[in-house]
Amino acid sequence: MEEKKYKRTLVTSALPYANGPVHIGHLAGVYVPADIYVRYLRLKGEDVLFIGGSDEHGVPITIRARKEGITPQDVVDRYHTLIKDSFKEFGISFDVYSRTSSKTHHETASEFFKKLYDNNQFVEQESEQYYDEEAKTFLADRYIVGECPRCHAEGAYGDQCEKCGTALSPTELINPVSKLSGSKPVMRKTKHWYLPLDRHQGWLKQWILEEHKEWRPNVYGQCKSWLDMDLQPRAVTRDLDWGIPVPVEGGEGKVLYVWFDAPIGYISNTKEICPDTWETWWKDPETRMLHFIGKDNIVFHCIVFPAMLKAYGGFNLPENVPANEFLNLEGDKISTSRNWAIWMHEYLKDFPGKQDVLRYVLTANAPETKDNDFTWKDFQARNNNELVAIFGNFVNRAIVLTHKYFGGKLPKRGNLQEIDTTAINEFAEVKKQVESYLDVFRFRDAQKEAMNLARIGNKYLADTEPWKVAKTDLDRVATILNVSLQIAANLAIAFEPFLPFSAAKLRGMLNMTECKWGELGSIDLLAEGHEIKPAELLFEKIEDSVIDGQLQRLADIKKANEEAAKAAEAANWKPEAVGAPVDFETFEKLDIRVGKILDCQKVPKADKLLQFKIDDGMGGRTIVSGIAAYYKPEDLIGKEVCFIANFPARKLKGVESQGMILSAMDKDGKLVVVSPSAIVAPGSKVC
Ligand code: B3M
Ligand code: ZN
Repeated sequence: MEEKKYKRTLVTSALPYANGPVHIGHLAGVYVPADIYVRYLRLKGEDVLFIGGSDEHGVPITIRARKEGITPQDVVDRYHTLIKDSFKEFGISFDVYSRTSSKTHHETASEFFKKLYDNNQFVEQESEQYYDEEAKTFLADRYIVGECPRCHAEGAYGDQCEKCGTALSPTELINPVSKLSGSKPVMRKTKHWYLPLDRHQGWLKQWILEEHKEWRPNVYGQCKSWLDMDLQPRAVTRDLDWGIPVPVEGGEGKVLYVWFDAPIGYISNTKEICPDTWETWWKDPETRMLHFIGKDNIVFHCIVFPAMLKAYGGFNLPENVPANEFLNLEGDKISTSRNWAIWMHEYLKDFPGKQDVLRYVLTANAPETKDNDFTWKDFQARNNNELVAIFGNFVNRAIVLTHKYFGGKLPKRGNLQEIDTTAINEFAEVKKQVESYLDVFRFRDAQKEAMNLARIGNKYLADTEPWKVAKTDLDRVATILNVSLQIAANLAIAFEPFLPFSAAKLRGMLNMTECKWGELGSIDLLAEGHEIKPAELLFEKIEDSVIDGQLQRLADIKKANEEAAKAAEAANWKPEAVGAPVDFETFEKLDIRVGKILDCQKVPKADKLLQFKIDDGMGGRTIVSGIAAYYKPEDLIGKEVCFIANFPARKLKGVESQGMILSAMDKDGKLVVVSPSAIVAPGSKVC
């Protein structure tokens, strides 16, 4: 296919929910790759607009607000600011970072809905949904809990059981209860508007499956499996009081579904930054649109949003949707609710000034084709063995030696030897390689190629050994350092998209004013006599103790999670069913008494048994009981317990037991002796 020409690129990145901070999974999956790409285009002098913002609607935000006793607006105000600041600190270079609670967005989304409504692009449908009669409101799926029909755990949500992971619909729950009032919800009729995706299936199939075979296999594959099934109409409104009110008759008490309004946020945010030219970015066929997202958002960006744009008319569709898979943390799925994450704002506190290290590691491990794992050991190794030992070491030696031998002025390049031309030819290749990967959104390979530039430089210095040559031939040293500094200047350009802070620092040291992608590969970036600044540390070694601290933090979280899971399980535990009925006479036959433990010892050669001497008020007796696993003998001495006094005597491991001590068994099978709640005289009857 002939490559399309375009004049400008609109890059959008998924709008994170403002109901919690952002973590490394967000960074690796969406924001770092989008930022690398945008910086690359800018360096090439292309016209590009980078759109970000917070997604501030949806049920999870209302749940969080309710839990904390604050308003949803309070929740989003808090996290929008935190998220925005974290992105800024990591150098994610949005042209605009706005929010979906803004006035512009409410107006834009509302108008969008209205136009689709007016043009008969929706179907109206009544359905039965759960309603809370006490709270007088329809219930979102997450607000209904009950018993899971699959694994029978309590507390399953109306959309999913967290215990067994099954996706549910609220009507499948056994004994559903409203989380709002605790009452039993009733079914009530409600009306909603649906986007009839079935009407769009034909052109979507042609557009994606035929015309965009170049999309990443994970993206194309997901779209294909959707398009191979029959697409169904999707509700775009909800019965909820947090969101954008449905602006048509009959819409009272309803809001736009969060996934309807959120992608329109890209348009609203463009309007905010370019109030006069936003349409050029969205409607001009010479604009290319790209959506950077995570894999869980593919359907919305490749099928639902394009259908919305088409239904409205006049909008461009995305040219590509480079979605990433997921990043795991130390082998486990990142999870906000289990606090299994590295939060960006915490990383910034723990590793001040080391934003680029994280950017580097996340790109080196980017989950582009499959889920990938972040480990702290790998983080340390990549920092110490690559950034410090190769990149930093090379730059530092080149700059320090230039100061040492030439007073910080770029020395003259004399006759080139073979070793010089080899290095020069090698690094001239790097530009083409990096570009070939960046152009198809393969960021980890692109960064690897850029890193090759540092490897070439490092090896060049190691092979030419200017510190030795200096004893005999300063002209030769001049040439070597000239070539080395040119390589360093190339590094400052090549790494601008990937490691913007370090690249800027390096440009500062090299006193470079220009930074253009087109010059990458040149041997003449710095002129002879050009003055450079003193060397500063670009990267520093990360010690084991620091990594151990991070690993300990994760171990603590894991332990806390396990304990919480145990407690939740205990809370869910149900006692055994009650046994068959007995009449009073049968009960009365049991002679249960209180006795005081006078002595207690292990029974030799029997792991489970303890042997008790009991004051039974009747001259004393010996009882053997199988509770050795749960008590130390000395802890029981002096305790009062209940025992069956008229049990026939029997021998256990050679000791005669005259009765049976009563214990309660908890859900794990653990035994706890039953004692009276106050001291009573030994021999008292239990009745
Ligand atoms: N807020 C989901 C997410 O953060 C959603 C993305 C919206 S993009 C328009 O994964
Ligand atoms: Zn379940």
